[in-house]
Amino acid sequence: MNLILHSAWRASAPYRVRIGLNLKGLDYTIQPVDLVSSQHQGEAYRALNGQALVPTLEVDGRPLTQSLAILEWLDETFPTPHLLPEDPFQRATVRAMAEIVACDIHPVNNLRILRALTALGVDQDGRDAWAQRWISDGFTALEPMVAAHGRGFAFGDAPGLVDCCLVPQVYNATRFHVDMGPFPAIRDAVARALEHPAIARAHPNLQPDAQVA
Ligand SMILES: N[C@@H](CCC(=O)N[C@@H](CS)C(=O)NCC(=O)O)C(=O)O
Repeated sequence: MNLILHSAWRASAPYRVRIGLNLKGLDYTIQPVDLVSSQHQGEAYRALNGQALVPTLEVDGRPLTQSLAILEWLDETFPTPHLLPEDPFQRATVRAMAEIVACDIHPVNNLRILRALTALGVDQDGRDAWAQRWISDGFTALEPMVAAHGRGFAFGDAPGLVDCCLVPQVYNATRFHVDMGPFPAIRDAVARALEHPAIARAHPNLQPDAQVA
């Protein structure tokens, strides 16, 4: 199977998918998309992803979009190691934790939102305060769930869907100088996850389009 991931090095939604692909031990090619120059809004990329958002995973030339849908497809297509547990109640709990990040935290801090705030006259400090508020709000809900369900990783004793979402979101939190003091369970789970070789390899700084000083 030929897998091409359209990705941007620091963007958290493609980072989720890189973690999932690496956990499954799959070979794939990274096709970088430059968000800074708005390459994602050009005609060529829109032909693949009508929303003009990364990631897109091309599977033998057929595009799949939306990181959570891609991760669930991966889990259904390559069942081991599992990203989601088998028990339906646990699966729903894992999805709830992942969706706090993917549906409630990330969408209000996305590049297009930050650009819209800039256009409204909000400066860097204001944009940071905005992101800090919504990331902290989501982490406040997630912290007791990780404390209750994590046993080394964010849910249980092996990496899975929650880690795919949480590791990139904590990377973002660091970029926005979020105080992680109130979130020790999240901090510990992510520190442990980052030691996992498959997760470590997905780090933004190791991507072909990384711009690290
Ligand atoms: N719900 C989508 C979100 C995708 C998304 O928003 N990606 C961001 C990067 S993390 C993006 O492409 N942003 C470009 C923009 O906001 O203009 C998913 O999970 O795939």
